[in-house]
Amino acid sequence: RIALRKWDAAEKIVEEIWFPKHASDLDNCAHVVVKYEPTEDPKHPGYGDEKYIARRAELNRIANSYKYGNPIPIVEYTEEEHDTWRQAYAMLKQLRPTHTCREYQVNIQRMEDAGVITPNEIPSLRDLSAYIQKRTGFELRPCGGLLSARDFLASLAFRVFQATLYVRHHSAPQHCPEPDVIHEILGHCPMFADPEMAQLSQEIGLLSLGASDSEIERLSTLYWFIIEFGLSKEADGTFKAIGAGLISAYGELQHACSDAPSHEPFDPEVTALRTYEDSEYQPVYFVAESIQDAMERLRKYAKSFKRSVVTVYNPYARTVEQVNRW
Ligand code: TIH
Ligand code: FE2
Repeated sequence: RIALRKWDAAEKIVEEIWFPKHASDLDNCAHVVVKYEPTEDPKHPGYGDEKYIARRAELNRIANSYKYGNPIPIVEYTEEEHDTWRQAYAMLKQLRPTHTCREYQVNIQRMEDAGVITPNEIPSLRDLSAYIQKRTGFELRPCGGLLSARDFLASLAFRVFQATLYVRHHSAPQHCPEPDVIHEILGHCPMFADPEMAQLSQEIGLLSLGASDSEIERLSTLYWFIIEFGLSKEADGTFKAIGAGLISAYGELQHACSDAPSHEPFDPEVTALRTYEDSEYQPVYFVAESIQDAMERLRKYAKSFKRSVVTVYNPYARTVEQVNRW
């Protein structure tokens, strides 16, 4: 009933923008964008591998048939897929103490102790989702590939994280040019079990609801540089990864924390306007004082957004409500 408005360059209202009002509306927020697919991109490790391409399509079909309220499907992964997991897990485990932030280390250890993350086979997203839900209320929902920024960010407003099911190509356990289930599990899941990371992610999501295209662009850039590729600086001056896209990629994790790339402080005014690389290492990494500090900076920055409403989450009804319309 209460509509959000889309503004043109002259700030004239031109169109209403639909956005989800209840967690079940996320069934309409699963639009896949085709970018770094093995069917399209010769640099993709699975390029030309027909069997791999067919397997991904199969898993994406399962994900795309998911509806709100369904149990998360239990996927029977193949021996080769489990082997890719084993390799990625073992490589990343070596870097955990030296290259990842405290929040990550604490949460992945707890998840291993609880048996929801194991070294030898791909963990169950259903069990992981139940675990994270108990800690922060975040839950997983399967999706069939890389989503549009608007849809992906909208789900975060409801503490829902849309996760892919397919596995990176067996020839490249150390890096995947797009999200895959190893990235979701080893990169994101332990971070969503952290209350501050859960809050930061949800606030980005709430800001995205009904936002203009240029605001979506800026929010997804911020999401990218903090939640996917963010670093924090420890008291001893070393960099540690906060970002899930670093934590799940053996090569880039070492690169990002080394002196090779440039490091700049995370400052939404500056960071939101940068361009980023999808399939290569990032040209620059942004360093936050802490997750809390990143959140405070984001809140300050968001005050400049031209929004006709403020969106607030009601966790009891799982709805988003609008207040302070002007
Ligand atoms: N490059 C990451 C990995 O190898 O795990 C996956 C991605 C995260 C974000 C974009 S691509
Ligand atoms: Fe991701």
